[in-house]
Amino acid sequence: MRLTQSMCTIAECAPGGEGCPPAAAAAAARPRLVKIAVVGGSGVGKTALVVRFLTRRFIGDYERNAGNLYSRHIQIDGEMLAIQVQDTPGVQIHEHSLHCNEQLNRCIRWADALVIVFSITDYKSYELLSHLYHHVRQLHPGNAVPVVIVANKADLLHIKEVEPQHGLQLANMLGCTFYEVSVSENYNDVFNAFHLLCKEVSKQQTTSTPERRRTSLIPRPKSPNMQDLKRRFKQALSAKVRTVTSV
Ligand SMILES: Nc1nc2c(ncn2[C@@H]2O[C@H](COP(=O)(O)OP(=O)(O)O)[C@@H](O)[C@H]2O)c(=O)[nH]1
Ligand SMILES: [Mg+2]
Repeated sequence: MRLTQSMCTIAECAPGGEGCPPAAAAAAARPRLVKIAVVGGSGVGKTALVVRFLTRRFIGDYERNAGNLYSRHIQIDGEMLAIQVQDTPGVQIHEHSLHCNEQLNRCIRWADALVIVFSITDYKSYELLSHLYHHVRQLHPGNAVPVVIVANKADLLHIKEVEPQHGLQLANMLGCTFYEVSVSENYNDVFNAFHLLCKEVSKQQTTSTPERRRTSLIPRPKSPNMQDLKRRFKQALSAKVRTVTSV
């Protein structure tokens, strides 16, 4: 499958793989897991966004309503993270209310963070935003799950149906960070959106689970290392010899 092939060429280094310095490989032994779901209307570029983030590539033609789960190890701010990204089928509004099937609801509950995508060329996808946002909040009650809003297809300004600043205003109202991107033309903005979510989730994980934080701060006992034992034994021996000769 074309997509799978291009996923193998991802620029980020795999844990312990070639190109990873030994220290980074060691730090990657048990990378923190960050689960991100990408939701939005149909045809807004969700799959393109996920593929762009993971492979840096824009292919242009994607399987419809795939709903695949992708995972990669990516180094962000010096920390190796295991990122899982769940692509989802497009949602629609039926009789003024959002229609989400149970599978999508499961994805939303599963996620540590969400990307809500709309296309500036599709007003209906913009209308979905606040419905989706409130739906996400309902499925994560009492939990400030980080959400970013992404306005895609910024390269198609000549056929826009939504002013990008309207997206920004709505995002501000909802308290979300807003990114205007063109998945087809720019990788950095796409990366920045995911990067922010990873940082937010990382922050939440370290502040919300003191038990986990405590255990991660306590160094794990190292397994006996023969070289080290030999060195310490020699040191102890020579110290003894010194003590004896100085008497
Ligand atoms: N011009 C342009 N086309 C895009 C962009 N992002 C996605 N597309 C196209 O929009 C169509 C739908 O994208 P897709 O990722 O399948 O949308 P999904 O249904 O939300 O997953 C595809 O033909 C993509 O090539 C973009 O930034 N600019
Ligand atoms: Mg898709």
